[in-house]
Amino acid sequence: MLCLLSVLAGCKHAASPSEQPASQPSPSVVSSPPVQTQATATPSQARPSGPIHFTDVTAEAGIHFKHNSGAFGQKYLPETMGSGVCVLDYDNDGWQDILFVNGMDWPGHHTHTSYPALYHNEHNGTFKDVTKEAGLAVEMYGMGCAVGDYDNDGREDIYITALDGNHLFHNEGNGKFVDITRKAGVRDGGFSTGAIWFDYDNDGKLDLFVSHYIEWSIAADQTCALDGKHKSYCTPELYKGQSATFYHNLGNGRFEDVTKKAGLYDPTSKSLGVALVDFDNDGWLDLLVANDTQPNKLYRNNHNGTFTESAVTAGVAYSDAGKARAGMGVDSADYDLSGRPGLLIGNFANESLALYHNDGDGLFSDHSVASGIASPSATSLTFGTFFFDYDLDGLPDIFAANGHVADDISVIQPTIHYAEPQLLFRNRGNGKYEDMSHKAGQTLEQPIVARGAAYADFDNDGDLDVVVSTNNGPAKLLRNDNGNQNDVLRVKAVGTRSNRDGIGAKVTVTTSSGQRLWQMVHDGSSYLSQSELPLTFGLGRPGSNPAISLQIVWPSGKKESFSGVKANQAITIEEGKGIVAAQTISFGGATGQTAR
Ligand SMILES: [Ca+2]
Ligand SMILES: [Ca+2]
Ligand SMILES: [Ca+2]
Ligand SMILES: [Ca+2]
Repeated sequence: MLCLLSVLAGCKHAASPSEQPASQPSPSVVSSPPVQTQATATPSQARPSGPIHFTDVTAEAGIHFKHNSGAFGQKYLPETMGSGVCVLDYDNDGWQDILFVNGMDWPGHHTHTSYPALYHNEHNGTFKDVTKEAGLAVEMYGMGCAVGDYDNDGREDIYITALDGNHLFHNEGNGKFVDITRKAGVRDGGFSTGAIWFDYDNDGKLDLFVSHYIEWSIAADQTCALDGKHKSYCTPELYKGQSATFYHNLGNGRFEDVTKKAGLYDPTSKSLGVALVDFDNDGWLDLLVANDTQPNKLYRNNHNGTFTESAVTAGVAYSDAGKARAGMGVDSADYDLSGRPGLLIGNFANESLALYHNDGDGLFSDHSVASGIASPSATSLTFGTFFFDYDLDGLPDIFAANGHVADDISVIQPTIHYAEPQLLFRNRGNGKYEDMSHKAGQTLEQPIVARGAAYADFDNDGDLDVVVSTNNGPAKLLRNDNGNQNDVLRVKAVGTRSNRDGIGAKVTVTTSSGQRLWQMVHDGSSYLSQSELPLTFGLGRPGSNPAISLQIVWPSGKKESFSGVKANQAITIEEGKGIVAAQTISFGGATGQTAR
């Protein structure tokens, strides 16, 4: 299997010259000595012990965001779908900040204003609401978000999807954002859902894919009743689908709608989640789009500005029974260290989470049952979901945020509940998962109506924490406690020829035992949400990796290798310049941090 990873790392360069953009130089391998850790004081290296658990620290962190669905009894469909949460470091201080998307009151029923919320990480376990000074106090019926530095100026920009008009906020660099939607030409419209920034043509500029759900308006709202008497939220089957929109970044602050030109126009889709995957390892990014009650889509990048829909042949369009499931959130990772990225899709109640193993040759097989995640997730309606290595053993684990769409579902299905516990699966290796949902902190067992979910190391102590948004309710910040008993390497990629966020860059870590772990820098994923961009590599037992080899393959095709990298650092790799920053990770958490 290790040879496959070599193929992965080298595959980009196996492509014929005609498949590379004309402006690209031939790739080269650069070896740089690792820079010494820059920390000026000795951080706390006392390692925690005890069982790993998640602790609800929302209140002590100062996060008071509450989602407003605008619901007032009419049961308009969009009310039950929002909203997402995105992690970003908007001020480049090395601490991950949080953006919550919000809805608003419906026209004619306006009782209070509600905005998205931007929370600045204060470096001490607390966050500060900076929405107003950031210029983000804009009322909209928001759904999801996508963060990307579309103009490569070194500052993360924010795209928020909403009903009837999305917003692009340019990061001005002084903690302020400016709404440049119309100038950029990315307002879109309709029922936008999951969005994602990625460079489909490898020209170094991030392009923008925006999923759409259904044709819906207040005037066209259908009436459904689960109990035959009272109005309930309808299923999307009663509405026509709506095509995604795809924008090519022209590089002058403007975007061109290339949906049809790229072969992505599809009004039959009812899309929610979208994830990046290079499933055929050719160095060109493909897209997985989860559809609700319609077949999922897997768009294979043809290297010429077009995509070919491949989900049916790949085996991910339908369930094994041939049924289109209700796909919500999505993610991709090499969860079984096969060298190839697998897929994860959150589905409706009684449909289970879907885990697809990448068999190679463009084919996937459903390993939900064999992996052990199908049964524990059977009754869950999963929205946000992702792979993350919460115990730092090098194996991607799974988190799922659940909650039903119908607040009255228990009336007709007593075993199904509106508010549901969250799910945590620990990767045991060999493609098997253990259900840890009842062993990793009471907060995971508390039923909530979850929607968005994302991870980040908010306290810079080396382990991945979680943020969850709920429908018409409060957000939750879940701190990972004791997850950092193993060694870790965190990697931030900064592109120069490639897009500055390094989205699409593949980083392979070779441990002292010869094990190869790889991840791709990616945004989007989960449900209407986005996790942090830096990659976290779990390295297992403390001291087991005195010197790590690391290789990065950039979207530009450039390949760089490093050896002798020390564990327990957060490093920044700049394309063509090597490791430009390194900081020792303090296992004591925020209080042990030193200034950069
Ligand atoms: Ca920050
Ligand atoms: Ca920017
Ligand atoms: Ca591009
Ligand atoms: Ca942490």
